[in-house]
Amino acid sequence: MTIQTALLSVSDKTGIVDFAQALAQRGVRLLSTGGTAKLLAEAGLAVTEVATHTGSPEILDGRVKTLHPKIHGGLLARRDDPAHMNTLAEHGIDRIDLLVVNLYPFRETIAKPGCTFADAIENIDIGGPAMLRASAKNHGTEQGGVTVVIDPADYTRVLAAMDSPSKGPGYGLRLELATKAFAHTASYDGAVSAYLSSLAQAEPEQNATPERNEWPATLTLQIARADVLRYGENPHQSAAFYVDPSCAPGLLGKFVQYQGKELSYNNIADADAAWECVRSFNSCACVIVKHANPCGVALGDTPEQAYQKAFKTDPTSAFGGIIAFNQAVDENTARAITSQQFMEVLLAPAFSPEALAVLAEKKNVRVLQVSTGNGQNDFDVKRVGGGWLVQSPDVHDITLDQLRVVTRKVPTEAQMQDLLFAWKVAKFVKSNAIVFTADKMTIGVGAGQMSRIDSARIASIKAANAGLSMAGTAVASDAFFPFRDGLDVVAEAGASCVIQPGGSVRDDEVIAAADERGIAMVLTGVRHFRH
Ligand code: 93A
Repeated sequence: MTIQTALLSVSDKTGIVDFAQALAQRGVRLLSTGGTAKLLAEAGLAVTEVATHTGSPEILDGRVKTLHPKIHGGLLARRDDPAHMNTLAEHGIDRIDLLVVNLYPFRETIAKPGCTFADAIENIDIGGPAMLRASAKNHGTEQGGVTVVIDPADYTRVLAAMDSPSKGPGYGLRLELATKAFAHTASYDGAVSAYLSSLAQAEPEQNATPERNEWPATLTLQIARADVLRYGENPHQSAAFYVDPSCAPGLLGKFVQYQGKELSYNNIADADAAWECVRSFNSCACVIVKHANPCGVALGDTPEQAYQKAFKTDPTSAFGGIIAFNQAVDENTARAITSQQFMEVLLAPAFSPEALAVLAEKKNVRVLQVSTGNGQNDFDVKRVGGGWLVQSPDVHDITLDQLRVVTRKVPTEAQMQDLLFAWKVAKFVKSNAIVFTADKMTIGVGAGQMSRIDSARIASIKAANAGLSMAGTAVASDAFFPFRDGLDVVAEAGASCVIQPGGSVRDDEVIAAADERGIAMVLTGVRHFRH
């Protein structure tokens, strides 16, 4: 199908003059918007401004340029439908056969330092996507339809099709370009939505789990800056770190590195695990992570005290770990850490100048400052062969009034607090997770085992290795005990109370075992698998 009229309206003007020239040489009439029309006219091309064509001037500072029936009618009328063609004639509307549009540079604008809210809003293109979608919808049939181009790289393909025996883009090319246009508008709107949600995320709605049908049919990942890393999880793998440009306050994405070696893939993954865990506590906390699992978590009156307690859980594993605080690191804390252990990364929301001076003596240690805030990722993504698994993040937080005591023994108030602490930690431990705690400190962490009973055994072995008493401990299990055997292991180790989701067909057997052993048990009704 031949192209008689083309509408050109582009923000990225790369190659547009040459393309317009080539179209004009092939007898195409050119319509164009303000800036694009000016450029083409300056190059000596005959071009009709859209405002002249429609008889409606651009208004509202350019917000309304092309939103007009003479444009959208010309794009949307079915070419093989006589009624549609009659309607065009009746209203004096010309067909537009080729649309060349690329949109206001929204992503580039918000990535600029100092971009204001008003800048961002004015760079949300409305008329451009409307025309792209209209043209892509009407890419037509074998008999004809609209050709839509968003990418300067496709200009030569359109010209080649015009020079071919078919004298214009065939159905295959029109379909391909329409698909590309819809992908482009979807991705564009994704960027706008991510930006707006980053503004709203200052006050996240807790536990807002998307409903099943809220997931879009296609998903756009907003990934902008890539820091190429030395290698991936292993030296034979290559890797990069992509940062979400709309990263909400409180997430790892916008850290500042004060000192130390370049961050590795594993450093970033472990730093994220440590940071997510530590920032979930309201009072002063320290978390030490190894291979994505907490090997020590504690609350304290000071960061130093929290660190000393966390370190005691498992000094062997803490060696070479990632250490995170949710409060400013002071000189005492920095000295306590550097005199006691080697670490890969230290993260906190702030460091005193004295602490930084102490840390500077260990020049290889990577010291990261992370912003505070309640921001959450809008979703978690996991790559699987041939696809991605996407879910809402596990932001569920339990409160005292949601716990259900199911045993004869009722936990004391202090035990309840310990259980809540254990439960919070268990959420950040890979499944199956069993976490022994006492006095707001982890005593034994059993992580990542294929059977819950093995996680329980490992947690008690680790506590014994660290010389920690397990008598009277509060224990969390990230999912229900399928049999009483797991509970027997934690009871024999010395647990006095247990928190777990419940929901097993053998809950009665497990609760009876707790009663038999004089243990208090509370159910959360929620589980926290983590893989
Ligand atoms: O402000 S808009 O959303 N309103 C419109 O009606 C409209 N029509 C085209 N933006 C609109 N455009 C966009 O203008 C195009 O998508 C393109 O990015 C830009 C080209 O403007 P100019 O030709 O004036 O440089």
